[in-house]
Amino acid sequence: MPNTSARLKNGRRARRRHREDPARNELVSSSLESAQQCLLNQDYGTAFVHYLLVLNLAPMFKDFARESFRFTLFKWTEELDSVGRIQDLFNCYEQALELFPADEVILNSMGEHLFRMGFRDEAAGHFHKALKLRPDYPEARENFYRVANWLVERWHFLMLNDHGRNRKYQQAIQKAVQSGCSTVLDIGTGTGILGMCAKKAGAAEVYACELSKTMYELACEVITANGMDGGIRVLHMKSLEMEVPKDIPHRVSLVVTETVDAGLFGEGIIESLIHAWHHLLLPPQRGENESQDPSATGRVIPAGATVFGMAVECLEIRRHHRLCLSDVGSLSMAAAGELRSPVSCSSEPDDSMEPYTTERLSRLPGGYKSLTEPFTALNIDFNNVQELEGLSSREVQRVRLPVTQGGALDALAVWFQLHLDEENSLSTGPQEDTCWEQAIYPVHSTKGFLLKPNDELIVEVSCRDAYLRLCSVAVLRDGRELCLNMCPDTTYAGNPGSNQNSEAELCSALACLQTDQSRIKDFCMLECSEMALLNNHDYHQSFCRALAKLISQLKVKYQNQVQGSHIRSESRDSCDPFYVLDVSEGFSLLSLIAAGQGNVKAYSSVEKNKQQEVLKRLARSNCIPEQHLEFWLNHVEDERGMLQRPSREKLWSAIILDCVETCGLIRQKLMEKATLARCLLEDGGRVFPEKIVVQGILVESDTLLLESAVQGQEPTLGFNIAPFINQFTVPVHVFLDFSTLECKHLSEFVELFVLDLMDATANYTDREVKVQATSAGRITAIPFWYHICLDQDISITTLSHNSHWKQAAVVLQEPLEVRAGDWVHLAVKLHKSTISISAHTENVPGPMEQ
Ligand code: 44T
Repeated sequence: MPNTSARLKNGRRARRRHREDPARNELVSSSLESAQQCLLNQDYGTAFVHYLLVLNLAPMFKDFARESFRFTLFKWTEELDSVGRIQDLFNCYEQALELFPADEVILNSMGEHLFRMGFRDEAAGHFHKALKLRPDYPEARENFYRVANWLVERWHFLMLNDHGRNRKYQQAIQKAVQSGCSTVLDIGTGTGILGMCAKKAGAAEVYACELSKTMYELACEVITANGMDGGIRVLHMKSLEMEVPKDIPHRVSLVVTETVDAGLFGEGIIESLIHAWHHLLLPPQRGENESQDPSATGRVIPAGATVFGMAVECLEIRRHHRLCLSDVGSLSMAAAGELRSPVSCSSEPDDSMEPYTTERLSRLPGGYKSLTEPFTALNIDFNNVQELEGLSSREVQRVRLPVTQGGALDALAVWFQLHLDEENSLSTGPQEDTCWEQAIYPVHSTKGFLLKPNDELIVEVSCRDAYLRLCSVAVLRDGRELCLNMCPDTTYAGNPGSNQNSEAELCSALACLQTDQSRIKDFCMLECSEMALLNNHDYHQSFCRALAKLISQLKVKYQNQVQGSHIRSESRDSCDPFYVLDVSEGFSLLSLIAAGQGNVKAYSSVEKNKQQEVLKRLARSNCIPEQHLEFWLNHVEDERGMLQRPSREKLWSAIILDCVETCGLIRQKLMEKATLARCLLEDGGRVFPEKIVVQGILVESDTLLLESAVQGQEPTLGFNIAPFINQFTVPVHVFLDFSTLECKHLSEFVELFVLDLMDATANYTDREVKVQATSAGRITAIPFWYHICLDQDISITTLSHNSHWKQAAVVLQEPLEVRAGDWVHLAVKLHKSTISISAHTENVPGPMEQ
């Protein structure tokens, strides 16, 4: 592809010469003509090259040709995408952006490609730029809101709003600097706050590094706005790549960092500090009693940490990590084999597994029960490099924990105390009033284990791959050691309330006969939300009923048709199956449930081999003929894909759409998919669900505000940070647990919007909803969720306690004061699949104003 872009840019003289150059003019006009002709012939690649040539040679055509150029670019890159020429695709975008650097449509579209390729940070940067160029550009807005959470994670707001944490860090830094630590490095500076504390405390030299591009740019902006750009040098790099004197002129006397996650080590603090001690810090203080010049020695804030653990029973954790039901919908799950969530700290090395997940225990729906007292799992001194280095070779430590309350062992919960210095420490414990979550190590044996009060739980603590690992290995009961990793035969206590099924027992007994090796490999992994979905009996039962109803209606219809019209050529053969398509994302049993209706051929969208095997196994064990289940994605390549029409004129009897994402938002492109699905239905066929009702409530919630933006007019520790980071505020909060949200309800539940998937004419894009306030307060947010109506009688709500869905909430730009009885007008808008809501009170004068 020609790269003529850099040549002869601008320059009046040069341009005049162009206009006067007849050969050049000739080339431009013939290329323009060729471009237009190629466009007509749908030869987008050649059209694109011609346009590049024209616009580079004759930039004055840019306005005239912009639309066609964009169109060509999009068409050509679509083609490149479909044949996997990704590098070429991005080259085209880069060339396009050289010509039109401020074109929000091109920026947004490139962002979409980047996003799909997994370059989220870069994608988000493009959406952000597009939105800055045109703040009312809805496509970029929608994309930006969807990715802003990755770009600037929401915990930045929480941490900046956590005044206790800010003050403690500031005090510790101030003390260290004033005691003589004059050169400081802030590792993982985020918004630059700790580096600015050091500078303000009087440090002579301050350096800061940040690996995220967005956060680095933000830190630079913040530091400049606070007049410290001359005093703090910010580097866009990972601390592990830093060298003296290349990146910083000499070793520093203080490293400050808060690169810790809920499990303490997940952000790589051990590795970063080992590297810092070897390459970036002055040597540590030697003996305790020797007083040395602090400017000649190195130290770290935080000085160390203590990690605590505790065993818990928690239904909410359980249903996200283990299959808890023996029957799902109409299917027996006994033959499913082992299903695992991707969270496990077992001894097998497996990159696809995370050792822990994170939750705020105090906010888990249904709460939790402590089964043991908290115990100290680990103590670590960040100022001792030998100790840091020895961590991964430390012997596995076995801890015996007396069980204090009986209950099902669902997980070990972990938190820590961060010792900033001798005086200041932060705790991330579940009882603390902090923004921190706890690390959750779910038990990974397939079934639960009921602990009894006199038991002792044996936990192994180790440190591998720079992660802390906690594993419940055994229970001491009546002098016997019951191994938790072994087959749960006689030791199985079941999930309270679930009835055991002898077939399931037989299956697990059989599984135990296999060798250890095969047992390790022979499991199927499901995402936590897929596991929770599988555990949602009501969801599957509702689909089962709705599908059965539809199939029996269709059967009656065809019987009548056959009786009424005798052998009409296009009429349905009584042994023709009904075709059902399940386009659910991820693992779904719905195709199997459909195939179980008899005379149904179901098409599943399940893509992963292991998951397909589970479905096939379940088909066999539930007496569903295997040929009644197809995996249509397996056939797309060989052109026998989903849209292959079955033999007669008949189309799909039912198409199942997956409408709501786990995070609580409507899936992107849902309405487009529904339109397509409707066209593919046979007469009398249905799209499931037929409609979605969005329901919401007015609330006053400070918690939601704290997670959405830096609050208040006061500067953060005296620094001006809020206006910069608040650019990344998004109006919709996702992954919310409405049932445990600390908030005051200011209205009843109200219907906000209806999306009709069966009847396009019934849809609208704007709606005005009137809601009466039931109490006085400040409306800060409107949480919302969905009633997914499969048909007129059967519906599922995403608010139910056993749902795998979380809720979302619109956070209002400005809180709205209301009195009890006031009418609030909500303007609810749906653009693509994004809901936005604005609220105002009715203009009725209050009693004082009358
Ligand atoms: N999350 C806490 C983690 N970095 C906190 O790019 C608590 C989560 C949390 N930069 C809910 C509540 C909470 N060199 O910007 C990040 C990251 C950067 C580095 C340069 C390195 N070696 C690193 C390592 C990380 O440091 C920043 C902070 S890290 C995590 C902080 C409120 N959910």
